[in-house]
Amino acid sequence: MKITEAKVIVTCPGRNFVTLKIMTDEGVYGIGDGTLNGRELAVASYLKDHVAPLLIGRDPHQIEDIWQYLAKGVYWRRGPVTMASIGAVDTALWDIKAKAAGLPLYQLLGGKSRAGVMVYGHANGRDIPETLDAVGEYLDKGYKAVRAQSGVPGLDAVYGVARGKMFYEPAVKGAAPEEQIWSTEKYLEFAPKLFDAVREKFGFDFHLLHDVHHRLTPIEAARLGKSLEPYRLFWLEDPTPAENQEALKLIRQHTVTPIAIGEVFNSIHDCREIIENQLCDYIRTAVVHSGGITQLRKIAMLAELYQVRTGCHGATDLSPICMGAALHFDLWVPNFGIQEYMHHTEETDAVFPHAYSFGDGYLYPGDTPGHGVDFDEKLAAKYEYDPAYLPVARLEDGTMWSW
Ligand code: EZ4
Ligand code: CO
Repeated sequence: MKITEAKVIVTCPGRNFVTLKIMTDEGVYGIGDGTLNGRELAVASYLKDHVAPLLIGRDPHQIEDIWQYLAKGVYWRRGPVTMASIGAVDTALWDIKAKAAGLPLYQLLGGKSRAGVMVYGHANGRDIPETLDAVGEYLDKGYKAVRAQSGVPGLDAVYGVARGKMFYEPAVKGAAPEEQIWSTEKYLEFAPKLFDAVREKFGFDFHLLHDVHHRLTPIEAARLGKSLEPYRLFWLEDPTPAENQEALKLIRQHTVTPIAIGEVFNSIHDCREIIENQLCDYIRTAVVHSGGITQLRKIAMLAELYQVRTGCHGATDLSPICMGAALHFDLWVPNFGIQEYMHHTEETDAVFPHAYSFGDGYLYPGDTPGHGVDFDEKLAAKYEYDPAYLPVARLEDGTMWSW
């Protein structure tokens, strides 16, 4: 089999997505997600200008060699743009291999290790009563795990809280990022009250998660983890910006609240020391941003040695293709923890028809050969790229902060 064409399509059915479609001389094609929120066109150019021409004529079955060629052969390694591009190629090649074999992708990875993939939903509200209502809605739908985020008194906008009734979408349309004000003091004062209210109302018979989104210093994160211990979180996510990996040691010295980290990581080298030193309990790298299934499974196998489990990033800025591929990975990976799941809009789902389905708190990838997600090119062509950016955060005195 030979690759005959590699097309890069940027489409905006509600939000921007980068899709790679690899065609072969045998008519089998594969699709991969290369979306990098707010940097979509950089990945599209990397793919179109620097990767697609190198794929033509290669055997799509040589997934490992193509991965090594793009990731190790290249002098400028790693980084989110490079790795999201490689992620798109790798996902499309796994899709081709599985379709050619007539098997769902999880079979090629080693088969099912579980019946379904436990997912967590995003419950958010502008205040505690609204967030409690949202948690209740997820539990009613059968979710076994819920992430709770709430607006903080005195702050206009907070990470994780939607405006209006829309599903949470962090990117805001416009030519420049929106600026938001952050106060650690207000947040730390408020957060334990939220989780006290959630456990008080709904009890302990479901998993409860929370995302700090890189806002705290190490000692503040330690204080938060300790103050949330009575509410027994499944995980506390991204308590500090992960560039400083030593910070996690300090957090560990003070709290047994489990830590999840890694949605912005793009290489096994970003994960290695954290895993080897057992500084996290869940590793969050996603198929797209970690260079595809080929590297993600290496990360997972390293993690398995240390009883660190997976908890793949699954926000709506990762396309349904990434979600489909992730679900095959999750169904197989022995040290699976949980999968993040936010519904895409109907507009998005129409462009990416998919075999995966939800039932009683679990997602199932389906048994369609490949990763089970397709791409409607004609429909996609109707939605032109529309610039949108993640917000930025400043402290109340104007100091730039981590968003
Ligand atoms: O802000 O995916 O856990 N989920 C998250 C996401 C991220 C976005 C960034 O593009 O932190 O909502
Ligand atoms: Co997160």
